Amino acid sequence: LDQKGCVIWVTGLSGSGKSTLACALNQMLYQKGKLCYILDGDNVRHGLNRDLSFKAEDRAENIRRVGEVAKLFADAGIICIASLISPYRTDRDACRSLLPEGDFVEVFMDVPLSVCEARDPKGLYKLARAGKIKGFTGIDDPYEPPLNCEISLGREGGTSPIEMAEKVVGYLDNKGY
Ligand code: GGZ
Repeated sequence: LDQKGCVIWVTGLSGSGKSTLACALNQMLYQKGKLCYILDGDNVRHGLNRDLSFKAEDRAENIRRVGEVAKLFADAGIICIASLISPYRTDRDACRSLLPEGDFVEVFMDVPLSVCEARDPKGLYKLARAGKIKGFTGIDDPYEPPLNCEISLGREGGTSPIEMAEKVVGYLDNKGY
């Protein structure tokens, strides 16, 4: 296997396009002959992390476990795309610190809450506004945007998932991954 493993950590609000980017990126890297694997918060919470809620310490544990698994993939030479809200900076930084310098690429889906809420693909914001989901990120639970992420996406309006994935692939190319 002629590739170097790494972790692409995609953070952002619900509805910011994390899973869509992860999917586009996975396809694009696959077409370049790269071995990748997606760890998506929503999926992992049905299996490995099904014992965890959305309170702060459970979110921290969710991120910690995914960070450790992502590190295993990277060690195996695989490009691991982890897409989770991961709202707390300290939790994300702890995952970063598991990996050698450069092997953790933090991608911020910088999409305003108003845009995520207007999309509301699963109707969760509506439920949160109605008080039917408590502690929903962005509504009545915090989100701490990255201060020093490697890549920030979404502020330039009208950028498609493919174009966003191209940006990430360009970054990886440039860094020799
Ligand atoms: C945020 C929630 C919540 C609460 C359920 N807050 O957009 P989705 O629906 O499909 O993905 C979200 C997913 C978040 O899981 P993560 O593992 O990424 O979160 S974290 O990193 O904070 O642990 C959302 C849904 O679960 N969801 N309740 N209260 N998102």
